[in-house]
Amino acid sequence: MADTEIPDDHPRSASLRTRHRIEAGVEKGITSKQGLIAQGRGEAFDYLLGERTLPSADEAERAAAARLLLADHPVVSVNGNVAALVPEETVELAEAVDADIEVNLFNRTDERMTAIADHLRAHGAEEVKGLSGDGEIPGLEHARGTVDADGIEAADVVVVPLEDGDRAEALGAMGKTEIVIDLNPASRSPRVAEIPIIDNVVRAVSNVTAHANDLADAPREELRYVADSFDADEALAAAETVIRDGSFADE
Ligand code: PTJ
Repeated sequence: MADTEIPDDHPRSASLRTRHRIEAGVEKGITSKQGLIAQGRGEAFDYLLGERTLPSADEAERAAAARLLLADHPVVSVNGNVAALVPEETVELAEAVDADIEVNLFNRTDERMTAIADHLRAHGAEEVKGLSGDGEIPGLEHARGTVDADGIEAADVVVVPLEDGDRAEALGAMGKTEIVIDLNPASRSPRVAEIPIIDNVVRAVSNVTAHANDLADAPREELRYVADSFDADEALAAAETVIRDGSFADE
């Protein structure tokens, strides 16, 4: 069944469309096979969260927008799942907050790096970093430690969707502000982030952009207030409570 053949009134249409995008990503050499497993894990958490943006996630998305607008050199990191699911939305976010886009992969191969960069360019990206790989995140054994010297290595704020905990911790140790998007509030990466967004990347990226557009003319003091008044522990606890209490079933 192609994306367009899924009827809108199908009760699981959004979830099925997302699955098809990941499947197409694997076929195009963009998404890794492990990306299919990661998607399944994400889906389970999304189901438990009620497949909606929680008010606490919306607050995190607004705080993320403010932090990105305040940044000197923000970078949005892209892996194979993000490229398959939200290529256009990623480009729109980067434009809204004047960020670089950098491909950074756990399962890094030259073929996948090039395929993802081409895919992002086909969706409007002018410059895609990550291919030169002339910088590093100290202390990481795997390929995610390879970054661009004038990209993630030089960034002050990094958006890291569907991250693994190792890199999240290593980026934190480099003094970078991290905005992590992950559906699992117990995962190590959102737990070490200054701004954890517990939401599906499919909803989160465009919502951060919407908040950034809304805050575009706000004075810096207001942006600082929005970013600083966000409470990461409270947001993580709010998501965990929804999952544990099953309160989504009532709504
Ligand atoms: O493209 P690569 O080579 O960089 O590989 C990317 C994956 C995602 C395969 C790799 O980083 C990986 O194996 O990740 P993990 O350890 O499976 O972690 C993925 C996390 O993302 C899990 O906590 C999932 O719950 C979460 N997740 C999965 N799908 C989504 C998601 N979070 C937000 N939105 C999603 N759509």
